[in-house]
Amino acid sequence: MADTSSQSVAHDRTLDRDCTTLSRHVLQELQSFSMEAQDLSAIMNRIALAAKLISRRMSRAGLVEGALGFTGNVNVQGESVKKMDVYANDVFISVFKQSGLVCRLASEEMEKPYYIPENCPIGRYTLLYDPIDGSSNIDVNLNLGSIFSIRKQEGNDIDGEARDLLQNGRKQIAAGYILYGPSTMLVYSIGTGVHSFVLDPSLGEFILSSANIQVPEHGPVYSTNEGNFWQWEESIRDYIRYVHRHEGYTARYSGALVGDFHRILFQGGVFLYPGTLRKPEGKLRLLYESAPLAFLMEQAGGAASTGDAEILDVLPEKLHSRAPLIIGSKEDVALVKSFIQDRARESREGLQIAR
Ligand code: AHM
Ligand code: MG
Repeated sequence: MADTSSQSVAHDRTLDRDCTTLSRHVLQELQSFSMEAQDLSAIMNRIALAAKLISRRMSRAGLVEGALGFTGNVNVQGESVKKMDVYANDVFISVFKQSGLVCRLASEEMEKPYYIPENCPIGRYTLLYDPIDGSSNIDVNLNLGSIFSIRKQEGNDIDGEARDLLQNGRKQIAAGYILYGPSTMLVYSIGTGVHSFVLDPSLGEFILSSANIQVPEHGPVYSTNEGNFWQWEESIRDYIRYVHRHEGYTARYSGALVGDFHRILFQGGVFLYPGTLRKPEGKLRLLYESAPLAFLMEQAGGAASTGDAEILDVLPEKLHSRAPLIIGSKEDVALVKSFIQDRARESREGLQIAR
């Protein structure tokens, strides 16, 4: 006779898992049905909708007219804009219209924050986002991402300059990313650990796949664009020489920060985008790339630094400020920092440290 009790336990587990959707998870994490918990749950639900829309377009991009290639415009960062960048940027705006949740959105693709006036009287949240991270991967069908961060509006923002956003990363109340890979995943934190969800296309829902993710203390991966070696400061070159000369390291670099970060979050290691000769502040933008990922990494027990300061302590001077980024397992970030500190000490004291 069939063992119906063990069958029903397995059945319950599957059902339980399938029912842990993103919006339910937010409420569970906050252990409350307060207004703020309901708002955050609704915001995450809208972000999930944006993720589904972007993922749907990407999955057929090679077949759809006008999905791939450049628009011919250059954005505020001086980078050529791709059609998918514009599409994804607009999707995030659209999903928040008439939501009463988000008053302002600020993104890599827009010089100034975008206001949704009908939301502003009640929606006191701001969404900061990079609609498509790793744009160079679009036309070759490789992994891409979106990054988001949520902050509360402080003050009245009377002149529409959103100056209250120029505060450090500890002001974030939630952050996360979407990874468009073999499956579409959403990883988020509201300050209660880091949790990942997989989009189940048959349900059209993000279902919890890993709760309370912890990054290993140390990992084998170092992830950086070594083509910039000639442009780096000597301390970063010292670190790279070190990993070249020691067993147990492996290089992985996809050209999309979200993908590289995701690997390190699960397997350990370090991602670096240091300052270069051409870009002394590095390439990555603080408010909607580095700070949200630093928020996640700290929640997962890892670290994020510019080399001199913790990313979450850095004050952006403007909306699109950049900062060098060293992020990942605690031990690996500390190792990179030790090379930076050694060189700083050397130049302070006029020393020559033997390497
Ligand atoms: P993007 O948001 O315009 O795509 O730029 C960010 C991307 C990151 O995903 C990635 O780590 C980095 O830029 C790659 O830059 P590079 O080509 O200089 O290595
Ligand atoms: Mg980006």
